[in-house]
Amino acid sequence: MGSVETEVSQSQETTDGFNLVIEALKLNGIDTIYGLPGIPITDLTRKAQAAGLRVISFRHEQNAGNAAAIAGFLTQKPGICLTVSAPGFLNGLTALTNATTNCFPMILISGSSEREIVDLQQGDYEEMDQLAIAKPLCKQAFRVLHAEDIGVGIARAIRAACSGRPGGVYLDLPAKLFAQTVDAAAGKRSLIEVVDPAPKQIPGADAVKRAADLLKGAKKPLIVLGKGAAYAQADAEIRALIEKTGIPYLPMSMAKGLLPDTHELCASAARSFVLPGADVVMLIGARLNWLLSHGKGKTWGGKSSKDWGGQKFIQIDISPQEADSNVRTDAPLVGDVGSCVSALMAALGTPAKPPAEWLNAIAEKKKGNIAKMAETLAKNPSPMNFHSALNVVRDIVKANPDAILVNEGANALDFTRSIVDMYKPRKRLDVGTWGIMGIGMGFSVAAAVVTKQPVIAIEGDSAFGFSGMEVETICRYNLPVCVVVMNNNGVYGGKDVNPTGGPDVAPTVFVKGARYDKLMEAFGGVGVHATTPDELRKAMEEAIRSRKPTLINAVIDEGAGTESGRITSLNPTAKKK
Ligand code: ADP
Ligand code: TZD
Ligand code: MG
Repeated sequence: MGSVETEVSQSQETTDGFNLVIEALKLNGIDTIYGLPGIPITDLTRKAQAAGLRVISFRHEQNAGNAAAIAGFLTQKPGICLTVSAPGFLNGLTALTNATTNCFPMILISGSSEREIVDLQQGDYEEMDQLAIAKPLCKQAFRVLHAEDIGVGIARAIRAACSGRPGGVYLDLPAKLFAQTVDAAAGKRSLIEVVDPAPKQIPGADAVKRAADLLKGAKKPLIVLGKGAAYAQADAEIRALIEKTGIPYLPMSMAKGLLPDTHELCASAARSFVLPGADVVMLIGARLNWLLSHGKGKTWGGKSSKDWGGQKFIQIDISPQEADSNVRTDAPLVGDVGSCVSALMAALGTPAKPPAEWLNAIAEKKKGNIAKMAETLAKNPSPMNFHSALNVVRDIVKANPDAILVNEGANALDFTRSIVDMYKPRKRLDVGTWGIMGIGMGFSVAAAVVTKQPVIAIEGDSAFGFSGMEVETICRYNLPVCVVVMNNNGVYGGKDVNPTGGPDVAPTVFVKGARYDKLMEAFGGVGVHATTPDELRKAMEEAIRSRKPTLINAVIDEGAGTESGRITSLNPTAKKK
């Protein structure tokens, strides 16, 4: 601290750790903080608001963290989550780890207790070695001990979050740091405006040629678009690639809408035909993880559950380590999506369309499946099932293509993904790589704050419970969020019974006939109880029109769902008679 005192004596004006953190964030274009106040960061939230940052306070740090993460996905700037020490930090950590898993840029900033006491484990208030705990769970973790290092700390955190494969970064700010004073001019000079935080990564010419040659030789090519493609904001390049080559594509969940789901080359309605049928598959910002059955097994036409289906893979990814993660990658193309797709287009010249046989077979499959779905959607059973309710949501989203759709649950997730078409990029936000419950209200708040567009959150009743208290946050900031709780009385449904006949209900079952709409009314929002598609439609239309915080309790047949939705096969206890 000696040098700090010398600097202070050099001029009258001083600044402190609080101000330097705020100024460093502002200098780097950060305009919003998602957090929850308390020792030692309460004044940081106040001063940030006073300095013109938008501070969105939540009821639980995990929801603030999820908000920050999805803000990062939507804007390519790291979303900032601010928490108190130990328990607040841990509450935010799940969101930070989830962000890292999903490749979303985010920075969790947590205050921490006094280093000397923590390191000697002398029992400080909210004592915890947060840096050590965060390290294995995020992309990178830093601690700043001196106010004059805040500029470097924030700069390093931003670069780590955004560059290469984006991810979550932890920044540990001990309580003592905030009150440290330094000479104002020296403090200002110590701040860093990060130049080019996510540098373009240009693929090598040989890698481009290898990929182009493989694609040109394909008889049954397929493109798989993942959320990395959506994140990259290379929408025009991707569209041009698909339309110029005429290659059918399959969007992963959060890549839906990169091109409209109604596009003639969209193969979503023929998924189980194109995956085993394709000979060359080009992954663009999508990993061959469990969501794609690891690129092998029966899904891909393999003879047994672990057999390779014979496809050749081209993989466009910013991470050089991603290729060969599950099956061999014949043509890895390492770089950012925009640069890779542009380079590939140049190398392809004027490509011939894929063989008509392949395209016609896909079109035929699509036609059949779409007709079958239309039949199911036209039914009007009582009580509502997922299909009759989601038929309404499908129309509302079609009429409001700029609205953001947030989605979580099991059946409530799977049915929404397959029934509700998306028309524009980055409009569908969901449970992502982990299939995590609890993102709903955090994502909804940030989506509304960042885009100013209406948000429609389609929530399983169980899923909603993980972040449901944030309806107060939605009301407090008067956000245009319409939550639809698909209420089937429990996890996957409400029909399980306690086999012992005892008074406890089965582990998957909730209070029957719960009125989630009342929860929204408690905070001044609009609550609607909807038992028919007509009631649901009217309520959703009104919510979009009024932009008032709304929660619709959509009563769904408690027997309409299936165990684990569409991933029953992953459930080791699901082998019921
Ligand atoms: P999905 O779940 O939609 O299949 P994943 O999360 O599995 O998508 O894959 C996203 C991939 O995108 C990651 O491997 C990540 O490295 C990659 N990625 C993220 N941003 C970019 C980018 N700008 N350019 C290229 N690849 C990217
Ligand atoms: N906890 C967390 C954090 N993530 C999870 N994915 C789960 C638990 C397990 N889980 C699922 O995978 S889906 C789900 C849970 C608890 C809820 C399903 O019930 P729901 O949806 O009401 O949200 P449906 O429509 O009834 O199927
Ligand atoms: Mg449910």
